[in-house]
Amino acid sequence: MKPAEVPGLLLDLLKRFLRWATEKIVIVVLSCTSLVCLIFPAVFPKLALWQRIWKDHIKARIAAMWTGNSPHRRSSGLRPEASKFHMPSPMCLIENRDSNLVVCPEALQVLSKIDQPVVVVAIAGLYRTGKSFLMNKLAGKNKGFLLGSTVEAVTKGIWMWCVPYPGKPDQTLVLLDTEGLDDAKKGDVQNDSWIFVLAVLLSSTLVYNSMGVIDQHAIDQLHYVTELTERIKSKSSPAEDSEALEDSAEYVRFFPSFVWALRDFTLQLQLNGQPCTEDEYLEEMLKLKKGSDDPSASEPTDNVAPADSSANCPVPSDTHDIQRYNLTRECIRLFFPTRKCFIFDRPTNRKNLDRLEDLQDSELDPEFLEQAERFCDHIYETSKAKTVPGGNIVTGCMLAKLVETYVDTICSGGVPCVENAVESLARMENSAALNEAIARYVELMEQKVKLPTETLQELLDMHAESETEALNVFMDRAFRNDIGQSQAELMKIVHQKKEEYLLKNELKSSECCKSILTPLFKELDDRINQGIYFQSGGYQNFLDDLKTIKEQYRQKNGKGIMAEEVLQQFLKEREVVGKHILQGDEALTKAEKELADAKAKAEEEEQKKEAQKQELAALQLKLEDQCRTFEANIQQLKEKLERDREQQLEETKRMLDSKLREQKKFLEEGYESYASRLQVEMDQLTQRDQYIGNSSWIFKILFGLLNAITFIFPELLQFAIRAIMRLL
Ligand SMILES: Nc1nc2c(ncn2[C@@H]2O[C@H](COP(=O)(O)OP(=O)(O)OP(=O)(O)O)[C@@H](O)[C@H]2O)c(=O)[nH]1
Ligand SMILES: [Mg+2]
Repeated sequence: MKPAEVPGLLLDLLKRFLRWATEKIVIVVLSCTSLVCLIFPAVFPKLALWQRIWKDHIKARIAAMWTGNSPHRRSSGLRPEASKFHMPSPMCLIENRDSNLVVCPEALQVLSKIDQPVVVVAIAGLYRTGKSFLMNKLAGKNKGFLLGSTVEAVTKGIWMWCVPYPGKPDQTLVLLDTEGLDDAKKGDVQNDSWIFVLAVLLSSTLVYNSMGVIDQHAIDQLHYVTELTERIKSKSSPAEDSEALEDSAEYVRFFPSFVWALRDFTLQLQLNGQPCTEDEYLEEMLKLKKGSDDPSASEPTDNVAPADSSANCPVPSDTHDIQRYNLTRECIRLFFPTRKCFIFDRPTNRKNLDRLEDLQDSELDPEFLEQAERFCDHIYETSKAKTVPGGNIVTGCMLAKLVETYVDTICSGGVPCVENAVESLARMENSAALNEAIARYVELMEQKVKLPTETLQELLDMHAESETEALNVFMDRAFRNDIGQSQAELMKIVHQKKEEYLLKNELKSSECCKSILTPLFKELDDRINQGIYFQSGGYQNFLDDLKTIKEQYRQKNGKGIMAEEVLQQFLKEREVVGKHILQGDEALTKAEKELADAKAKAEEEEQKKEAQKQELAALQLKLEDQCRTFEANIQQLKEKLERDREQQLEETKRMLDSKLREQKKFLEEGYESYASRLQVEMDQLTQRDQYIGNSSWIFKILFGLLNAITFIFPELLQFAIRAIMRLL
């Protein structure tokens, strides 16, 4: 370091220290205020409210302080950090050509390269309401998604921007900016509906963006949620049995969490004359109205809109109006049990709005900046990786497949079906898992195996280790749908590869043995050719030389598993000449010759027996290895299915919890019919929980695998029967 650089370095260190110290002081102050508010909520109502609004924010800050894992903050200049993936600007994912949706292959290619789990945040809402601007904030940029400053709608179709996930390097944040809804110039409600459906189906967090307060008009504009039941199918063929869950009751399994962003919000947040949080405001606005729908209920007592907005939600009088009033609210509440609301001031004065992209943060309204930061932090900290029913986490590559499947279905006039989409994802992933596992097996074997191995067991051990690792790779990626078939295929291919290694090992070993034996026998052969052994006492010399050759050969390393067999071949080739030498040896009597001949034959017999024994031992080892493979495959699948079962039970528990929460709210508001409807759904979910909990479906999949295995390896039938008996 040059001396001139020292002051700059010190200044930088000082700045860093000040930033760190300020952050810690703010956290401590926030924590103390929270504590005071918790202890004395009645004494400090305003503070308590403030604390409620900031609750998540404070919690995240405190957690970050103790873990030392500071979450992303714009102020600290920490932007989405470098990762292996970089997309400098957004690109069109789904084009909207004359109201026809067309997937952009370039965008699919970009997605297919992302093998990380993706967190997908989509924004939807009326056209020209600042959606793209807010998405740019989420990307940590001023420019990106196009804004435009006229009344003309700008974003067409669905645009995508994949950016590194702040603070989570093992995930990618996919931002989806959608075409504004209800553009009068476009006037195609159908097409708008599909855009909204795609935003719901593809995202793990859905931001609904609107201007001003949540009044009846704003709720009416969200009528798209009421059409979801006609536009999204959970199952390919809804079960007819009366016990089965209604299709839409399943939505909570795969629907995103819902965030309502209220832009240019200028009013005071108050309920019943008391300050309220944004979330309380949202919940208040989502309350239903009394009507013939629920005669048992009494008129809700606290039906109060925020101070200035009560006039915006007039109580409807006739039944039809009430049903209409309730329907959108009911759908939002039932389909999106995880809800959040954020209000935003206008980002800058009117004059500056049309050059918003070019303004620095310092030129934006500080209140807006604070609100935007709180919004972004919430999204970064709470958004989850996209999952599909069954709990499988979606990677970029899988998201590309989902986009393709859903858009294809819509374009062919069908209704997107989540179960079908998961089936095609499963097919794609199981085949990819198979290829990945095989590649891993080969890679490991190439690393480990040095041919020839000293023993067969050594090679089988390396195979077993590589196979276990390959099986792990397969299990990590594969879906349980039709897993048995892909797994049996994996077993078959790995078995073939193992056989290839065994053969290569034999060939290599033979080659090595021959290269040792050839020079050793050359001397003996030369002597035979020179007739040195064809004289009195020659046979004994011949035997002595053979003995020396054998000893020298046995002392050599690296011969491999064919050592004895190749030696026997060499000896056999000299057997006839040995007999000639014996017969021509005049030093031996007839009886001695007969004895020597008998001894040679006995040795030969002994060798044969030994060779057979070794062959049997090798066969036994191979069979044992196949059994181990068989057991390992069954065991690994069983463990995966048990893990899956846990995941499914958790998923059902989350569904039950969310329905229970909503049921409680309905009961508190006095809507018993809604509460009983939810109770029916919960009872059905509990029944499903019991089905998932018992092991019959796991056995069914395991039997499928056993069946496939015995088809490929009939010799393992007896082990399959034994395994079935054990499973029973
Ligand atoms: N009043 C106001 N204007 C905003 C806000 N955010 C952005 N704008 C301005 O509104 C105009 C539209 O912004 P966009 O972000 O493109 O809005 P959009 O909803 O994506 O528009 P479409 O893609 O056409 O549907 C631009 O001139 C922005 O400068 C906001 O919070 N309040
Ligand atoms: Mg836009």
